Amino acid sequence: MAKKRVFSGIQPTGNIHIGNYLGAISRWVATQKEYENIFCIVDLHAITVPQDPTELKSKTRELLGLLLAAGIDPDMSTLFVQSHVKEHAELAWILNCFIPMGWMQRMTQFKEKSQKQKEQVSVGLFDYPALMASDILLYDTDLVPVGDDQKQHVELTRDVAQRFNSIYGPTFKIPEPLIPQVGARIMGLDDPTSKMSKSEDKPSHAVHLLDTPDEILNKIRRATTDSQKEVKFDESRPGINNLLVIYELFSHKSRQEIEDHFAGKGYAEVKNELAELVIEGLRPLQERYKELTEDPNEIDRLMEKGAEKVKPVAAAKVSEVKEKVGLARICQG
Ligand code: ATP
Ligand code: LTN
Repeated sequence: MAKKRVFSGIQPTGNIHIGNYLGAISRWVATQKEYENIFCIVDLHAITVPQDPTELKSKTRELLGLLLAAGIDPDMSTLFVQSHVKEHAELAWILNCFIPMGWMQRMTQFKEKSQKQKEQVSVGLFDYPALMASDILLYDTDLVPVGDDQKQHVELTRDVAQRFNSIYGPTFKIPEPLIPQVGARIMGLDDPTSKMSKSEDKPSHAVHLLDTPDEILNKIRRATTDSQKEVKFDESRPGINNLLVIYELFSHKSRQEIEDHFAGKGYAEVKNELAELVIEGLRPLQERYKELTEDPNEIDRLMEKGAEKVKPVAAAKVSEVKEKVGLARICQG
């Protein structure tokens, strides 16, 4: 039986944190053999908010290096940069014309992000889900592994695909979101009631994948908890719960084992042990990253190879869509 096709994306902005790692990247790596994977560095999504051009370029290369260092194998999975395949923008425009305004106005991520930016908000940020739908639908994707925050965007993708198919006949495969049961939403260390986010730049908000052991220890020690003592998984105590979820994911132990291990111990011990676990958990990735980035040309070669692999698939889908909606082709000869 043919393997199911997976597509997922990650923005080359800010510093990649353990929320991205536990909620997305480590899972992409874990299921690499099971599926046919396409992973995309979504730089066109990144420019929906202001970016420094030099920084965006270097973050794109850094992210590719981090994904490889985390264990994405370019022989098993396709890894490419969104703007290198022009069909992403092209299909997004066409899909725009099939998405009612009302669907877009319901998107909670836009509501949250636009509140932070006020009058500087771009049309691109509003239209972000159409570009995401294009990413997914170009490749006849079966499954879209994402964190909890992206579920609504995958639902919109399904809706627009169904709408298009009902007008023009079967064209797009209807994708399913793949949302992890644990770790879909790692919370900020400084504020465990809001999700850990790349665009939050407070120093103690997140552990980043390239943080030094000292930085990791300090950030985790400073994490916000409550004034209670008992170490238990309990969603009504978001601070300690978040730390225990991170512990669970890095240690691969059961919740019972973890609670038994910390019985009679306090939050300080949880923090110290967790910091040690995260430092050791990230060490191999950090070492591989250092080796990989010794030759910057290698990253460029892999970027090009990935784009060349997916271009024919994307081009075939866009040409089918153009034909169906009646965009005339120039007939040669
Ligand atoms: P921002 O908050 O700036 O929008 P982000 O941290 O959400 O950025 P993305 O590039 O949008 O990062 O997301 C990459 C992947 O990481 C997505 O699959 C997303 O669902 C997942 N992800 C992001 N934040 C978390 C989190 N706090 N916990 C678990 N998964 C997360
Ligand atoms: N919007 C996603 C990133 C993203 C994506 C995608 C994820 C862009 N295109 C396609 C899955 C499939 C985010 O912010 N995490």
